[in-house]
Formats: sequence, C-alpha cells, structure tokens
Amino acid sequence: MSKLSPIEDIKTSSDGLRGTLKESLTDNFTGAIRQKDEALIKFHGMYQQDDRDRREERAEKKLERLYSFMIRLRIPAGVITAEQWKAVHEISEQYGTGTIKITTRQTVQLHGILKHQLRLTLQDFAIAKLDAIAACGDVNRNVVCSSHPQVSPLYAEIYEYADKISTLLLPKTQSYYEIWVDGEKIYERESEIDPLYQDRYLPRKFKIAIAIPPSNDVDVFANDIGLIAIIKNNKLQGFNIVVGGGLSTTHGNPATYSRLASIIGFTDSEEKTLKAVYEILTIQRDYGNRSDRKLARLKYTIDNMGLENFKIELEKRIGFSLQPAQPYRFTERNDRYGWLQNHENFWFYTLFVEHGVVKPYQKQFLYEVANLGIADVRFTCNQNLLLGNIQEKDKQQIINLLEKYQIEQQDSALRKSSMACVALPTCPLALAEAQRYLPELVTKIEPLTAKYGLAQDDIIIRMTGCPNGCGRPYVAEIGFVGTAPNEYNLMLGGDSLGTRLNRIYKKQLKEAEILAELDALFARYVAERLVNETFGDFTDRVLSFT
Ligand code: SRM
Ligand code: SF4
Repeated sequence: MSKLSPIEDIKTSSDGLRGTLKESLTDNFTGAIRQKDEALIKFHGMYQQDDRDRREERAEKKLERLYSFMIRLRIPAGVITAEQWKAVHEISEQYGTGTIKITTRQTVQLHGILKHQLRLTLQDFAIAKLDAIAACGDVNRNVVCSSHPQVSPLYAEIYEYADKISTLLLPKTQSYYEIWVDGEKIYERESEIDPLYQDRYLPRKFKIAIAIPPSNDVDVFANDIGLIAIIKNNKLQGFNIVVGGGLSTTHGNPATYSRLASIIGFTDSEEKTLKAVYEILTIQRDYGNRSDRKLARLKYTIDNMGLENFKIELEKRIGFSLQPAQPYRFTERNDRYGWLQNHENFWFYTLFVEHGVVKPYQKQFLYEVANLGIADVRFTCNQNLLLGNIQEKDKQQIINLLEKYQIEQQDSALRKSSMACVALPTCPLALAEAQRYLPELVTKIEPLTAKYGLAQDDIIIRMTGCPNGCGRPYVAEIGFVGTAPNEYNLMLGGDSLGTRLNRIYKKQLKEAEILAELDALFARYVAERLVNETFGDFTDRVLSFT
C-alpha cells in the first residue's frame, strides 16, 4: 500500500481537530500558526495566508511574511438575514481588509484578519448566528442551491435541503466552539464520536450542489454530488443524483483532469435522498485515495471503481435501488439581474458584484438597505447578491437607495457573465492574476464584441490564476487559466449551460495574443455560426483542439 499523505496523520492525531491551535494562538512571537495547525484550521473555515505583494519588501527587511487569515463562512444556500448582513459589514469594518468577497460557492470571505483577531471575529460572527465550521477542509463544504426564487414556486421547499444536508454532514467535534467561541469549556468527548468522518475525515474536500431547473446557476456538474430537482405539476418529485464532478487539474500532471458529474439515478423522498448523499460520503471515506491528494477527489474514486460498481456499492449501503433518472432541462446559467417577482409577489433585486468583490459604494448601499430591515440577503454561485423577500410597499425605499448610490445595471452582457477567482495577492497557489485583472481585460474585449455586433451576447467568460479552477473556468465558453504572471491558457468549446467541458485551444497567451485570438474568433463566429448557435457551441464545432 502507498504511504499515506502526511495530512492523514495530522487529522487522526488532532484530537477532534484541536491539534495545538490553542497554543498557536497564544504564541505572540509570530503572526503565523504552527505548520500542522495550518491544515487543521481549514476545517474551522480559515486559511493562513500572507500578502504576496509585500513578500519581497519584507524579505529585504528580514521580516517574516505578513501573515494574516482568511475566514470563509458556512451559509447553506447562501441566504442570510438583514441583521446578519449588518454583522458581516460591521465585522469587516473592524477586522481585516474591509472588503467582503462573495465566493463562487454562495458564501462570503473576509481576508487579512490577524491571528490575535481570529477569536474576536468568530465570536462576533457567533453572536450573529453565523459560523465557519467545515467551510474548508476534508469534509463536506458549503452546500449550494439555485439562488433565484423566481425560477420555481417550490424554491423555498427545495432550498431547505441545503440546510438539512449541511447539518447532516457537519463534523461532530465541538472543537470549533471550544477553541474560538467559548474559551475553556470542554465538551463531553462521548458526544463527539463521529460515525461519518470517524477520526480520519474524508480524503479530500467534498462539494454538494442543488440545481433547480431550468437554471444551472450552481454548475451542478462541477460538484462531487449534484442534486437536480425534478418538478412535475408544481410538485417536487425528488432529485436526480449526479456524482463525481470536479474541475481541478495540475499543469504538467496528466493523471489529473476535470470531470463533469455522471447521473446515477433518482430518489423520490427526502429520507432516501439524504441517505444516498450520506452513503456517497462513506464510500468516498472508505475508498478515496489517502496517499496522493492530487488524486483524492470523488471523481478519481469513481473512475477507479467504475461508475457501475460505485452504484452497486451505493445501493448496497443505502439498502434500496435508485430509480431511473427523470427528464429535466437546463436553459440558463447566468443570474437574473435587476427586479423580479416570485409567485407570492415578493420582490427580488439582483445586484451585479464584479467577481464578488463588494465595492465600497455597494457596501454602503447594502448597509443602508440592511438597516431598513425590509430585505434578506442572498449570494449566488455567480458571485452576485440578491436582496430578497421585499414587499411591494417597501420596494420604493430600495429604489430610492439604488438611485442615491447610483447603482446601475449598465454593465455589458459580457462583464455580467464574467467570473474570476481571488488569486493574487492572497492566494498562495496563484500563478497569475484573476479578479484584479479580468475587469481590465473585459474592458479590452468589449470593443471587440461591439465591433462584431455581439454586445448583447452573454458569453460566459471566466478566469483563474491557476489550474485549480476556483472560478470554474473549465465550464466557461471562454476560459482563462493562469500559467505564469501575465500568461493564460485559452480554453474554448464549453457550452453556455455548464454541461460540456471546454478544452485548451492555445497555451500560455499574453494579453495581446488573447485579444488577437478573440478578434479572429468573433469575426468567424458572426460569419459562420448556425442559427441560434452560441459562441461555445460554435467553437466546439469548428475549432481543432490539441
Ligand atoms: Fe478554491 C484552493 C478560493 C471555489 C478548487 N481556493 C483554494 C484556496 C483556499 C487556496 C489555498 O488552498 O490556499 C483559495 C483561497 C484564495 C483566497 O485568497 O481567498 C480558493 N475557491 C476559492 C474561492 C474563494 C474562489 C472565488 O473567488 O470565489 C471559492 C470559494 C468557494 C467556497 O465558498 O467554498 C473557491 N475552488 C472553488 C471551486 C469552484 C466550486 O467549488 O464550485 C473549485 C473547483 C471545483 C472543484 O472543487 O473541483 C475550487 N480550490 C480548488 C482547489 C483544487 C481542488 C482539487 O480538487 O484539487 C484548491 C487547491 C486545493 O484544494 O488543494 C483550492
Ligand atoms: Fe487560488 Fe488557483 Fe483557486 Fe485562483 S484558482 S483562488 S489562484 S487556488
């Protein structure tokens, strides 16, 4: 048997994810935590990072790196109250960089929190009934769900599954509260016995999404488990279950690949759905690769076992047969911007937040809205934000604030269809810029789309600073994957609905080359496209890929 990854020992010997975190926190000689605790703190929703823009300057002065922490909240289905948004706002003003970042998995992150501020920050979140438990680490992460209540009258019924699944799959250890919230209180270790995660947790991170057709705004096929709601005659019939999605690759490691999730069947009750989800995790726990973390996601476990064997094992564990998958259809993936009403006549306003970075004027606007207490707040997997459940009588107050802060929806269709990961300066894995650069690149692409009459086309364009795929560039119509500073692989041929992976078209392009390629491709597209053919379908049809 291959040697276990060193992280495996860190997990099993961590005493319920406690490790030496308490000691790390009281060590005032460094802004960092102990190396082993770096792995454990992720399970508590945090990452140790440093400001990469300042590495050189600090090294010249012989100072240690400027360490700080990123906190990611657990917000199943991305819905919080106005009061909770106020808390997020106020906490972001008090600790960290002041910027609130909406992630591609429907939650928020705060960056730049110093070690001595971590407990205070998490305590303030706890007062607002928000936590960061299992937002990262080798466990089930934030469960995402389609964001637009206008998509279906059954939205409220379906989105509750996100909360149920998140709760079902939480680790049993109480160490989060002990270390970050309550201080010295020691919990009964008996109650921490964890039949799901045991003491070894999963071999790798695990992601679950719920899609409500016709919208695939969650990119359901990019998840370890996807549940596709099947609705007939305005009743929820159950869910098609898809398994083994995952996007990350590693440059130069051909054993790694992106994979879209495969459909394995249908479940027609809440009990059966939750049981199937739970047991998929136990299979991954028992069969996942614990030696090579690059090959440890469920997609590799399934491909190693074979999909049919995986299904047989699952049916053995759940004790019933999955039914044949039911028909469904996706027709959209983008957010529905601006004002829309749901079936109960409540209003929803979707705000475009470029790459999830809430700009200072947007933050001020949202704070004023939250102070009115007339709207809840929802995050989307496209990194945007909805103000929700607004009554007709209250709508005008929000319109007034939209005017006061000059919140307009005049960004181009291309920009509103763009997504980028964090990358520099905080992400330690970034090889190139992403969220700091894509806005600028889009500004340079817009004249090209205008030149060819494509200004109204919502071509899905995504960028990441490395091949890990946090902005899901592999399911974009135009994907940019960073290879080195100022260089990106250009990925084409993905469809607009997230049901087909794109492929590398050209490697390591610089900006001028990217613009020249797109200029030529748009020219061909308008000349040669079929009726109603999207840009992604067109490039898939006509280009040859290496
Ligand atoms: Fe991610 C690691 C940011 C969604 C695949 N991701 C990271 C880290 C934590 C870097 C690290 O390990 O130190 C990044 C922190 C950057 C920073 O400074 O904040 C990071 N990932 C993000 C976010 C914030 C991107 C964003 O701009 O929104 C997203 C947070 C989602 C959330 O709220 O939970 C984010 N990451 C994703 C997605 C997209 C998704 O899940 O829908 C993927 C691709 C899908 C997938 O999992 O296959 C993704 N992130 C990764 C990977 C590769 C995992 C793998 O299978 O190998 C890593 C690296 C790792 O885990 O070793 C990674
Ligand atoms: Fe960092 Fe790479 Fe993820 Fe971007 S894709 S946030 S660069 S790990």
